[in-house]
Amino acid sequence: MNEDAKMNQVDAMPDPSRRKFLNSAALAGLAGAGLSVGLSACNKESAPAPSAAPAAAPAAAPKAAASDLHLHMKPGELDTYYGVWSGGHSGECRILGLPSGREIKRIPTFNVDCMSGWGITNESKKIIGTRPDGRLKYMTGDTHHIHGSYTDGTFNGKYFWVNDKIHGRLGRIRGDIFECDAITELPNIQGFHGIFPDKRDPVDPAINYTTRVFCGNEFHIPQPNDGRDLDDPTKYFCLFTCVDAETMEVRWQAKIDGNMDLVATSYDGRFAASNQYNTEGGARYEDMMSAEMDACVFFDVARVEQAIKDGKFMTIGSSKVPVVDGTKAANTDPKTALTGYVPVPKNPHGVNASPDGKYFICSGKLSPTCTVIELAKVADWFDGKLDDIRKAVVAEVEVGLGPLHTTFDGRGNAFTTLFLDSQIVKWNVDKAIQFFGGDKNAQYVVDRIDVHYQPGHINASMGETKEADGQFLAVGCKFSKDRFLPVGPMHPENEQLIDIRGEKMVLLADHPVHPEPHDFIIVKRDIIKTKQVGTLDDHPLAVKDAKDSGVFRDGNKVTVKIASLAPAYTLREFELKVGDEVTLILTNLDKVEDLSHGFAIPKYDINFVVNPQETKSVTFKADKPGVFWAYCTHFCHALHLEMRSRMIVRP
Ligand code: CUK
Ligand code: CUA
Ligand code: CA
Repeated sequence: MNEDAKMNQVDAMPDPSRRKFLNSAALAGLAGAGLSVGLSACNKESAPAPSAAPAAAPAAAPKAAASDLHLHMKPGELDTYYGVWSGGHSGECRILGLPSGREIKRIPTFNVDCMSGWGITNESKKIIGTRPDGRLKYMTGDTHHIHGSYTDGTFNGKYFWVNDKIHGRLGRIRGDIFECDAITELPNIQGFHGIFPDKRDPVDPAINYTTRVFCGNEFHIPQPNDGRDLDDPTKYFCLFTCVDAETMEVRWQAKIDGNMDLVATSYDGRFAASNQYNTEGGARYEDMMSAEMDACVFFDVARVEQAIKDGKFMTIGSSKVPVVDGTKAANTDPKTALTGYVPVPKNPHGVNASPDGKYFICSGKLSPTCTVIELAKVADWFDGKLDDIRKAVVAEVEVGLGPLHTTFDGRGNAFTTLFLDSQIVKWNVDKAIQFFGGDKNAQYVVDRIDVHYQPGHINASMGETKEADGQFLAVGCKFSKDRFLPVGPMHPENEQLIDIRGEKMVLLADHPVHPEPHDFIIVKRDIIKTKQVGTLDDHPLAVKDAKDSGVFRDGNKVTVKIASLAPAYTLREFELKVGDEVTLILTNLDKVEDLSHGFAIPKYDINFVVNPQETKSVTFKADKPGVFWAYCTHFCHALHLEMRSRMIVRP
């Protein structure tokens, strides 16, 4: 590290030599012994002395005023923000109340959940997708990134989208009921990673809300992946995908060079971008880290869509989705280019849009730098006014080891997680630009704080919007180690909350979370408008009147219609015959908020919940004779235990 850079270490950092770009040799070392070498190194050797991070040490915590953020809700008191969380390879999403950190709801999405009946009811199976035999197409999912729909540059609370990395699916959560209402499988994708909704229509600027969701694709595969070109990685490629926000249909895809990671969109609607690692196109581990520079690839969305209108696209395999050519070789003339590749060091991880709309920031991951890309200059390149797209980089400054993700306080400061250093660094974007521009007195690093341990995603309150309010941030720490009571080999993750109102960050709280969320957003509560009681008319199968209940037989096809009205089901018993194909429809006719009923059938492996004024159905084969007491699983009434129905299956 040079003297200038050292000036920007707020607290002296040990072993400054490690802050150079990690080269391939160093990486091979990390790889050879497992990344744990790097991890243990950051906890032991390079952990700053306690004095280096006074804000993190309780004994040395600054005066209480610095941390008087109202954190502990009194009984009955409501949080002021919704935290909308991914659940990682649990396949679900979650809602937290913030700043208390209390988990309020789990939203089954790509997983199966026997509390709600997600993956068990016909309605949820239809959303997840089934095989010809009626079984679920997929039982697993891996959610990483969750983002909300926008109006005028801020969240509107209508939808949230989340990716499934395993099977290449995009899920949508309705903001009024916090349930998944649609899942789309992207064609010809493996390792679907980053997503981001657009914020304004690129073609019709009057449409100042989200109409598209952009999806980055991490793993390159032979296209189509049907057994051809297995041994020729030069034929492998990735696709960037645009999904319609309302219909959830795939609008288009773009073939690109390299692998994609996270996605960001510009506030003016013109650009979507994805940070890239493995621009080398390596199919083997070592090959993916050989180049010093990767890229952030920009898409001029209106141009892509014009190219499709003009018929300049291909299709891949059995997919009908138009695919434009976004490779470098096909986009050499900026004035007609669909894509532009801004060089960024090295295997960057994360791209985040600053709330002023001016910059995208990429974190270096294997480079200790953050790269600031000025969008106006990217636009200049696409308009033929900038000769070299790399000149859109207005700052590239050292921040610490293993920078991954960045958030903002709306006051010009960025907060970047340092995975290897187990820290968050707060840095001023304007000062970084001045420093990079030659003003070596520009002190861009404002503060550092230790976190526990190895942070990935970070997000401040309203941090992904124009209304970033700089109150607090959450940081997803991948390792919790000693922060919670030990529970055997599987530790929870540690989501930490940090007060960012002052110059110095103050660590507020640790929260154990079920493994393993990646990303989350923090939304002011008045943006979210939920309804607590359903509408019968929204459910085509609804049993609208208790008198409509009964067993309706058509040969061996049997429909059982039941309603629940606390504390009883309308059918106290019903009869089936072995061999019947049964569809059981249950409507909850209760209108009282919070009065949900469950329905479990022993030995038939069925359990689901119906909320007030909702209808769910299940289909099963009556293959076991006997008496089966279907019962209410959800405590609803003093007579909850009595709330059951005798299902009789005659041989
Ligand atoms: S990735 Cu997980 S820490 Cu999938 Cu967003 Cu960076
Ligand atoms: Cu109905 Cu418990
Ligand atoms: Ca972990």
